[in-house]
Amino acid sequence: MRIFWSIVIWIGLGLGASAQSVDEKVPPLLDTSHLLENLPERTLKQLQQKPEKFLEDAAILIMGFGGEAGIDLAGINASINLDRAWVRAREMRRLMVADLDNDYAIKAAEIRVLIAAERAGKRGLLLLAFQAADQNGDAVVTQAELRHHAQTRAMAALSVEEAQRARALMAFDLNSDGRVQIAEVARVVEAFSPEA
Ligand SMILES: [Ca+2]
Ligand SMILES: [Ca+2]
Repeated sequence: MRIFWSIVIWIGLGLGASAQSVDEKVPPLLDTSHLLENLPERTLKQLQQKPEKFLEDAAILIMGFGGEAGIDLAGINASINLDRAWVRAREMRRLMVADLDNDYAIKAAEIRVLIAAERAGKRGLLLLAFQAADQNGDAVVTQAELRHHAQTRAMAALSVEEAQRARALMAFDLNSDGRVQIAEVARVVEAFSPEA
């Protein structure tokens, strides 16, 4: 399998190099063994099955948390942390709007008021969220419980495995300058695409 892809990439690059000009900063040949060792299986699949989508997602990440000079590991980590923080804030807000007396704890009587005021379609999920957050089952969600609950939801939304896959983008750093540019991702995507 590994040898097969090495051959595909080398052939693909041979064709690609003659077909179009490439960023001069990107070396003419890929270190395929390094690349294959560092790419999670699912990343390889995405590359092969939806190359355009893969490049789009990478471009969004690179320009959002890096820039034209590329994204580094710190930038990828910032993206992961921001995504998780966003989910945490959303999950905290969902229950905090029931904190009617502003004591940073949500009591059963408070959540009942919010549930009654919510649209019918939201009530069930709100009750489930309250019950999930109330770790010790005393019908009060404390700040510590809320933080724990929000973090659990954030880690479910962007798992450790997904974060590792995002960090694996660093394997696309073809010129080893510590940054991944869109041009580098495009080169790899091109090498892996069936038409290459
Ligand atoms: Ca309260
Ligand atoms: Ca509790």
